[in-house]
Formats: sequence, C-alpha cells, structure tokens
Amino acid sequence: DFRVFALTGGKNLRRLKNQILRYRPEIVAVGNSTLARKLKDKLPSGIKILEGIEGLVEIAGHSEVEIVVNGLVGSMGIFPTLEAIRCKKRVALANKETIVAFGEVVMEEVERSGAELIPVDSEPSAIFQCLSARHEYGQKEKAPSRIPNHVEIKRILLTASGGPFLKRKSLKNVTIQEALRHPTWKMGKKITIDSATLMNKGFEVIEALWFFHLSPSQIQILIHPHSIVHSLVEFQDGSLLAQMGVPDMRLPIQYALTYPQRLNSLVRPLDLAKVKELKFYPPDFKKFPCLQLAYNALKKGGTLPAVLSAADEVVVDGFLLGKIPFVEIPSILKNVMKNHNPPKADHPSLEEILQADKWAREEAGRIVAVAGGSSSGRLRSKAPAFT
Ligand code: MN3
Repeated sequence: DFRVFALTGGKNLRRLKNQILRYRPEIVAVGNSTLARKLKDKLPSGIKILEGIEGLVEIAGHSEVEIVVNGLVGSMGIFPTLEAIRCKKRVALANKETIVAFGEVVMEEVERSGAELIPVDSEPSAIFQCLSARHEYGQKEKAPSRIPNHVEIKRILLTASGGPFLKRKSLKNVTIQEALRHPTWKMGKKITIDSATLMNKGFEVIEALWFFHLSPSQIQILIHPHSIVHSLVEFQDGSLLAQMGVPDMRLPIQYALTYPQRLNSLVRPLDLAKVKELKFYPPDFKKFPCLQLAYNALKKGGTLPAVLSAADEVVVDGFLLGKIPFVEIPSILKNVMKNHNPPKADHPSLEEILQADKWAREEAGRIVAVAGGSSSGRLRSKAPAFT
C-alpha cells in the first residue's frame, strides 16, 4: 500500500545506504554536502541526492509526496514540518520539539491549510486513537476533518514509565550509563536522558495541549511503569478510554500512516492475562523538577516552551559530555527560563521563537560552561543551532 518516495538521514551513511538499496527511493537527503558526495559514490546512478535543511524542505513539499514522516530530533525540524503543512500533506509527527516550541504557529498553519497532523509519539497517538475510535466505526473510508471535539473532553491522563530512577531515592550520583538505561523503551540518547529527568513527559504535556486544544489544567501525568496503557482520555461524563498495547513504536507509526484504517501489523499482540496487573502512581514533582518547569513554561506561554526545549538540547548534551551532573539539569533549565526576556507580544511570531531558541542555546551553553568549570567560558555544544 505504500511506496517510499524519499528517504532522509543525518550522518549514518551505512544505515541510510542499506535502506536506500532496500526501498529504492527516488530522492534522498543527508546532513551536508560532504556527506552527500560520499553517499553518491556508494549508490547506483539515478537517485537524486539533496543536502541539509533545504533538502528536507524540498522533499517535504514535493508534489509526489502524500505523507511526510518527520522523525528528526531538535527544533530545526520545524522547517520541513511547516513546508509539508503548507503543501497540505499528511504529517506524521515524531519530532516533539517542533510542536513544543512552535505549537501555536504549527496549529495555525494546520487550520489554514487543512493539512492532517497526526502524532507518532506513543502517548499523543494513544489520545488520538481514543478520540478517533468514536469515528472509526462504520466510517472506514473517509477521515473526519477534525478529530478533537474538546468540549467532550474533561481531561487527559498522560502515562509515563517513570524512567530508570522511579524507585531510586537520591539522584545525586547518577552516572551517564545509568541514565541511558531505560526500562521499557529503546530510544536515542537525547530522549532517553529526557525520560530519566521526566523532561520528556513535561514536553508531552506541552505537545498534548497543542495537538488537542486543551488547557494546562486538563492535562495530568500518571506514572505507569509497564508502559502498557499508553494514555487515557476522560470525558465529561466521567468515562475513561485508554489505548493499550505492547511498547512498540511500530504501532503508532503504522496508525499515523493508515489512519483512519487499521491494517495488519508486525507487532506482537498484547496478552493481558500474562501482564496480570497494571499499576499506576502519581508523579513526584519534587524528585523530578522538570515536570513543573514544563507546566510553568505552558502557563507563561509565548516563547518560554521554545526556550525550555532549546536549552534542554544543550544541557542534556552537557550531561552526556560529562560537563555537569544529572541533578544540575533541571536547575540550569530553570535559570535559563528565569533569565529569558520574552518578546512583548502574547503570540510570538516564527521569527521571534527562532530568536528565543538561539538565545536559549547560548545562555544554556554559558551556564553549562560555568558549572562545568570550563576555562574557555563557553561550551562548544554539538546541539545544532539556528544560524
Ligand atoms: Mn512518548
């Protein structure tokens, strides 16, 4: 049912090459021109090779493309996302930072263009599935133009595995290896650290607010260590709908592609009799201050979510490079937010958000460098910045 028209990758040319040979796309894009030249030598002729953000944007808006799956890490993913939305594609969005930092801008464009924006992240996908379940029955062919009937929603419950430190008393001497050992999901480094600090869950609160037109008080976090219930919706009448499944990203990815239909999948079915019991706990805001930071950023709004998201990329990088201890991550983020001078307008423009993003990276880099005792005064971060 699907044909891969274009594939993109950052630096991992070996993996990308294998995928290209398997799926035979017409266009590919890689991180920069050096990588593009290297890749060209490895491939049969006839495949168009693009580079950088421009390459991603060109693919996202290409007339042959119907569905864009954006699985980039970081806020630079906003450019292909906006292009795809403006060109009225279906956007399957796994690039969390895009919606955290630019939520309002993105949703306005969706409203204007009528594009479909479907979450791939497992929790917002669960909520999306709970909401669309009402429409699926007897309506296999045509997707409803707007899913959320938010008047009906009382609140949503975002589940969180709790990360590797759910039961650990003190987070003082956490090592990089410990923080990278996630109990249920196998993911990239940045999001794994975000899961250990619960910053990831904080970002999902912000993500859910924009995706489903909610207010901060309508979004609650529920710790659920087994990652079987992927999130729940509570309706006005008190009824709760949950979406369950084995923790396997292929399921939400597939649903974003096939929605509103459900097709066969390669995912192992869930055997609830084997799971036996499901446990839920309230989140500990004291032990995981990043949760409160996310709610604070949401309540103040404007450019603050973008500042938090951008600063987090740099601070997590600082932790992974051994520059700062784990417990410093939330306090540095808090300081960056405190030092931020927001623009006057309540609804910042794309340009203003990009500026806030750039400022937050510099400010976070400065604080990390000071905390890490670097004599040069400024940390050279691997996290990409806007230039
Ligand atoms: Mn998630």
